Amino acid sequence: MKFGTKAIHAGVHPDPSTGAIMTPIFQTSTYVQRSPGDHKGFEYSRTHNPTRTQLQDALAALDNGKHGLAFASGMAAIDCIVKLLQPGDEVISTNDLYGGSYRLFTKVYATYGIKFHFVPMHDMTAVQAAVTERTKLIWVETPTNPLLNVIDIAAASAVAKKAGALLVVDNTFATPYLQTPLALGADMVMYSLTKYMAGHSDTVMGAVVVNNDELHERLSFFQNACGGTPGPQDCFLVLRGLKTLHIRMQRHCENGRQVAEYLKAHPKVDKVYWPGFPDHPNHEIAARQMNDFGGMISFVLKGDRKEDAVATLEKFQLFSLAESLGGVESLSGHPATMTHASIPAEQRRTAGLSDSLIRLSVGIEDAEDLIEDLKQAIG
Ligand code: P1T
Repeated sequence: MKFGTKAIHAGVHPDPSTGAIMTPIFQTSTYVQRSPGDHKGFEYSRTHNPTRTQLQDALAALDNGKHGLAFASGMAAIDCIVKLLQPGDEVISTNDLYGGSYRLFTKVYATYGIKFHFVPMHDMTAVQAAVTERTKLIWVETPTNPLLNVIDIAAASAVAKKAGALLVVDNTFATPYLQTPLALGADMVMYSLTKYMAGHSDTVMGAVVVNNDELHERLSFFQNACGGTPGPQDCFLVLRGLKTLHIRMQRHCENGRQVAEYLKAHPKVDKVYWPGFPDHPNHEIAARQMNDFGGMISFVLKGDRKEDAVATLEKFQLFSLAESLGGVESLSGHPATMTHASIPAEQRRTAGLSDSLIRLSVGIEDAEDLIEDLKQAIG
């Protein structure tokens, strides 16, 4: 089955009791048993819920994976993955990543004795150099948030396999429409479903997709034991969003290209970060491992002054200033004070994240209107 057909049909089936074509919202915490242990596969909704089951199956199908697991947020999904580790284990992560992931790693799990190395992962020799006999997990986010670096998943998989470590890819920016990391050697694909997957800025959720049965068993044990599971209404919203993922992503990519090209030609813009440009440092990898280049773009104005960035952000009319990304509507953000404020300034600078960087999530409005908004805001 091709992607668009899977987005609409995979994992879901008409409700057997009524014929309802859309997955019902099973708003129930518990299920009646005929006799202790004699039930229909559902006992308690933290453990299993039919709406969540259909979503998990749909997610697995889109990534050509075997098992999907849904969580109450992207952070809960990451938290579940890190619980696979033991004190003394080491993780190699990219140094340019979502601030919340960095915060969970350094402020929570580092205190439990897990050691994190943050390296510029677009340079695979830096990843190899950080490997020790205690490396258990390699954490890739690609394209990265917010600098749109692209990391070679197949090369990272080779390093992970040699090290005997698991490879995770945070696929939030790309979605399975643009890349399927399991096919490139990743062990786990992780999502903030809040973004493109749900697509309408109306719910917060996360997911993990895996092929390996044992890994699935361990993760679903934590999913149930720790309880970071989503409610059925949120699962329904993500299922509904997934049905248009392919056409939304197509338009995000088309609009992304037009916005990136407009910014690149603008006399007041110094740097535009978008992997679709042939002169992007990782363009060749992006062209190889992605089907298109996405709708996330970051840029810096000439002069590199934070106050100019703030003034531009205040002037946007269509690119609403807000956290998050991947919804149908365009958003703008200031990573240094918003999504990445939890990364110390010194470390942001080392990763190349300027205090004057503006991040855009290009929505699916008409591109002409988006460009008009950029024109009036940048001047
Ligand atoms: O917000 P939540 O659903 O918990 O997902 C966390 C997360 C994980 N990974 C990536 C790459 C992300 O971008 C996020 C969340 N990011 C934002 C809220 C943001 O504006 O960048």
